[in-house]
Amino acid sequence: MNEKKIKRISKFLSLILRHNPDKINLELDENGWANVDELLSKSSKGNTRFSMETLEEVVETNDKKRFAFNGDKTKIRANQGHSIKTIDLELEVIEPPTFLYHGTVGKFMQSIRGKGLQKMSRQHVHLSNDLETATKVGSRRGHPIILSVRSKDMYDAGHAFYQSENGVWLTDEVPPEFIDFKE
Ligand code: HQG
Repeated sequence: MNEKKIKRISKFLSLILRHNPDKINLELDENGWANVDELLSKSSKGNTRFSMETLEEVVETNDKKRFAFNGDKTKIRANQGHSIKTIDLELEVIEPPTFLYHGTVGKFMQSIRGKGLQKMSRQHVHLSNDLETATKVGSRRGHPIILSVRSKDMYDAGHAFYQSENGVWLTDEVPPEFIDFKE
């Protein structure tokens, strides 16, 4: 399948499965799952037609493993990144490594120094365990600034951490005292 088409469908799925299922009148259950047959038929009515085979290819080849099927592939959901507040991904609390990283840009720094990292429009603050990923995330918005978060100290102080299916670290907020601001 043509790479451009795969990318277009992946963007469409991110929109529908994380933010706006209403756009094609799709229903997500409380854990974020959509019925695959319904997704295929409603997408095609909404002008984005693709087959089950293509959907499988999108899920398998996605660079960040953004989507997952259930066991018998009758349901699909996004692994993380939702803005719909009521979706519960049933993530388990786990102990994070000593440091996690967050890539951002200069224009947010004043606010981050004051309030720490906030989830903004998403359900969680997103953190990565490697600098390369954090650099990529920050670069989406301009010249990246990488913040080191003392995640193990946060965890010891009672903050919950979760890891999504695709390895992204999630937490509710990072207070500024746990961020190493490199001057
Ligand atoms: C910033 C993509 C002001 C924060 C990526 C970020 C990631 C603040 C922006 C995933 C702030 C929110 C998540 C504060 C945080 N004041 N700005 N107090 N606290 N910010 O997109 O982490 O392709 O919601 O630094 O690759 O950039 O969608 O979060 O710049 O994995 O799968 O507010 O999204 O993955 O932006 O990215 P986002 P993010 P996908």
